[in-house]
Amino acid sequence: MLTIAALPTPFEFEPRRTALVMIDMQRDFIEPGGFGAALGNDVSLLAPVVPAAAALIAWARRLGLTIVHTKECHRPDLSDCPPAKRLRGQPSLRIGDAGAMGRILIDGEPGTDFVPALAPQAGDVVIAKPGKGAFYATGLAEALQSRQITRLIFGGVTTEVCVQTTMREANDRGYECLLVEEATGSYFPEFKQQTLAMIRAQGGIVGWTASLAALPHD
Ligand code: TIU
Repeated sequence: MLTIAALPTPFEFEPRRTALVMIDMQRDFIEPGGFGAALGNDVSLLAPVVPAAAALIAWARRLGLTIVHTKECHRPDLSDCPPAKRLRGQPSLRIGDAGAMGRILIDGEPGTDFVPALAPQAGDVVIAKPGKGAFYATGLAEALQSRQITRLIFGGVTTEVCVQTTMREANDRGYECLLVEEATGSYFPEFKQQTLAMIRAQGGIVGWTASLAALPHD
């Protein structure tokens, strides 16, 4: 058993029963010309997340954790994209429209792929998800159950949207969840800080938070 100096209390985990879940580190959210930019966001705010996420993945590989990468995306015919999602708001490009990195948020397009520095390796689990939460309409629950995973360590983007939604889904399914602070980011820095605070409030109502420096090196 290893221990992370986390908030609100120390977080204990057994590497072989723990997965790193890296949420949606895709070009569409992190690079100019993708979905995040089409929504009107300053995507440069997420740039510092990439090296921190790389450090977190490298740490997880050293310890032998299962590594899960999720990607938010839809089928080319948009049959898994509710109109309510595609038509919401006034983005400059909608899901499925042709953009600078291919069709926005469509599986298989260049913009929908992971940023090169965080590309999955052989043996990693890759989950394509149509929703903000990674458990909805995916095989994530089965992938974790078949590996007897009980604890999840999270990074990825954005903190208050897909990361928080997935942590709440996981928490309701009985997983003990921890979010690594530097390895997550938001287009709204205050939302990131508030999300970290609400996760660990009330005795850890959603889970734990910790900084990269608190990760143990066995
Ligand atoms: N817009 C926003 O903050 N996030 C998303 O749409 N998806 C994810 O968080 N991955």
